[in-house]
Amino acid sequence: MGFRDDFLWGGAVAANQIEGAWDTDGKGMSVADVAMYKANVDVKDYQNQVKITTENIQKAIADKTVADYPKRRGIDFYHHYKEDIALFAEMGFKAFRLSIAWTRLFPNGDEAKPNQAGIDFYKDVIATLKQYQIEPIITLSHYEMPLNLSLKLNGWVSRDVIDYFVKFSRVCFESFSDVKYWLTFNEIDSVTRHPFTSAGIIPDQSKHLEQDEYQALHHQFVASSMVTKLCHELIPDSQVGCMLTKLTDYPNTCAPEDVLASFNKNTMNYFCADVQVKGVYPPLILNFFERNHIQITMTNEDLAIIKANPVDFISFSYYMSLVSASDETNLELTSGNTVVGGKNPYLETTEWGWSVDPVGLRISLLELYDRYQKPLMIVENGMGAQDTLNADGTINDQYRIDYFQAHLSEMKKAVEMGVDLMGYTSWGPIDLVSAGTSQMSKRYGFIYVDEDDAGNGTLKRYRKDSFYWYQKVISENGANL
Ligand code: BGP
Repeated sequence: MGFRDDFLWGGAVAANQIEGAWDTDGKGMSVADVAMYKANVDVKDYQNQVKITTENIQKAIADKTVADYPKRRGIDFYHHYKEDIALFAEMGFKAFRLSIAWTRLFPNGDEAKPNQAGIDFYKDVIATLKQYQIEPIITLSHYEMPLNLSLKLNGWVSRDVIDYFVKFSRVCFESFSDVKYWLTFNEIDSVTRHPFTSAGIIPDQSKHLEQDEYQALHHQFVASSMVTKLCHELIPDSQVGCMLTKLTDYPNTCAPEDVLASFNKNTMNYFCADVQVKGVYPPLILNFFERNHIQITMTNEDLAIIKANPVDFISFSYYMSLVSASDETNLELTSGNTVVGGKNPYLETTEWGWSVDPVGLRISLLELYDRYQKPLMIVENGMGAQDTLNADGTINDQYRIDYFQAHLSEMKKAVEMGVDLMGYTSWGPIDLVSAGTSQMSKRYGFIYVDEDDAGNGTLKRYRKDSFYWYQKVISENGANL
């Protein structure tokens, strides 16, 4: 048993990490446009970004340059998309996951009518993909909510944002009605890890930050269910997925206390999937709220909407696994995908300290499928690494091929064990600006982009060795992995 005949091989990106053109054709500012990162600092740790405060945001708004705000320039996909999509087609992509920048359609999030130029841009991107028979998979929200809603309402803490988001989503469904696959919130569980980029929460505007984070998350759950319903109504054969960060956690030892610590981590990690797939808040989480004096406003109507509109499939990002112990002082810590956790002595790490765990991907697939019995889609996976562009225009990235080979063969074993997997989109098939560090030098792509951390470079695209490797994998539908 191998991959489905219609397996969706491809790559995934987010608007704010590739498009650039941050103030072009009526686009408004999003939370990503004020991600305050100093381009020339050697940042390998997410925690090192400039602090999110109302004052720092105001400074960033006043600063109209792009120099210190790499997400404002991305890789200029806004003007290169035809060329980039042609390269994806050359690799044989069946699918391309992209997000819609809310601020291209509603610059401030609360306008009465959408900005037609924004709609036209995405219409043409989608038409170009379709021209090559590449199926678009659209994320409605990927760390790019309108800054105005963040400043005015403290983002998703306010219930009003639900209506603005549903309105934006309706315009997407009506304008891009030939798109079949939709994801609601990217890594929805990340609201509690980076509340500003995920939910527009400005910490100094919150009296009880932890409570506000869970309130915002609740509002996103309600919005996600509402737009799942709307999508099914407006695009009858559509399929809507949730999107989770799969943070697989192992106990540091077989001491029951360590097993318990790891169980607790995984329970928190599954919480967001439970709500969106089973349609109910898990009792252990409700108890956690109570014990921690977290009071969430949840109406009966909210719970009914969540219950009635579960997602059709589960999508997730997978980069790494972590380790937990009852006494964390015994653990060597390592950075990860916006988390810090215990380092696993059995695993190698990337240059950015992320543990490389291909078997963990198989474990994640088996766990998720066993628990929910819904189709799965891996919508992010990959390795950030520094690459060297040789004088002859080649890039020898055998380390990236090794990473993918190891992960994809574990993915294949999971499929052979019966997991219903719809597709695989690697993260950043073309180099892009890192979400966590805003660096260009943390490269994920099969396609190299000539641009450095300070934004210098020709923006010319080059095929890496991994480009040809992935092309072959796709052409064989993964038969020889
Ligand atoms: C995920 C995000 C992506 C992405 C990826 C890699 O959490 O959904 O947007 O960028 O992580 O992280 P980074 O860019 O920090 O290396």
